[in-house]
Amino acid sequence: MADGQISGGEAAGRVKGVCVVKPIIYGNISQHFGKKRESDGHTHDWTIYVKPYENEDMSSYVKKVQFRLHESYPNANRIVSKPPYEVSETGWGEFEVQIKIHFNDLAEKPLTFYHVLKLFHNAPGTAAPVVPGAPNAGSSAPSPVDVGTTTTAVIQGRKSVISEVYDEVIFQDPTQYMYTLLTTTRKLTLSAYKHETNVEERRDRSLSKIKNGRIKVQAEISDFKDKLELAKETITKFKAEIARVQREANLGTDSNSQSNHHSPGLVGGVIGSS
Ligand code: SLL
Repeated sequence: MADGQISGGEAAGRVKGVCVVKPIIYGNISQHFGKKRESDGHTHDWTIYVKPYENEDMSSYVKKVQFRLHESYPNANRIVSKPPYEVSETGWGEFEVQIKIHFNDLAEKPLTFYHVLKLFHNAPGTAAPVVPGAPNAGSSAPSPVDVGTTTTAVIQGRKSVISEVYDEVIFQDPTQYMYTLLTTTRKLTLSAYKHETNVEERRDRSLSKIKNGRIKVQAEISDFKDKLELAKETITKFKAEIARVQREANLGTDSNSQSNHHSPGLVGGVIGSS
């Protein structure tokens, strides 16, 4: 999460030098109705959420999560005071949702960030293919196909769009009270805790893209350096050539006449001559 959003301004009771990191996943899932609803023109149902990446009950340190929806929604400011921290709605359009996490220790400033609610696939014709059961064929589990931060999955027989990101909430020098809350979380569920997005795989893919990009850029830099060297050599050669021609011209002039000696101006630049 961006630096400084949670800042240790208050002097009282802070645990200096301690940094607690809470990984989270936030985003939305949406599904098309299959048709436009006559009564209100809505086409999708969706759920926006903030959830822990680890299997832990965030309510030990989270007081509430505020989701500010588009103003076209009644009571656009939705407050969720216990897990799951999510809002489900129906609609027809995408918009930016402001998400604000309030903490149980009021000395910790609320954390604000944004998520663009995604209903549609990236662009017509570029939508991610749905690969039924690719990693776990034969099971009824969702089988996501990641494209950047958007995943296409089949859930309960319906094609879903999932747009979610991994992020980390960083508590630098938390208050003693907050530190206790942060380090005494209970498990959210006793059963397996799993996400739609394979975060490790996405991280590895991003890293390899960055590495490949670096290699490409380094090759281009080296290519440009070679070209620059060549250009420098050419300039040196031309300069030597110009000097040689000038020397020869001067020699020739000296032997014939002195008329050019007083005009060092532009080559061929005779201005206002009559
Ligand atoms: C857009 N800028 O034009 C966005 C706005 C608004 C979405 C999207 C439901 C509204 C209702 C709804 O989907 N609002 O129930 O009246 O795409």
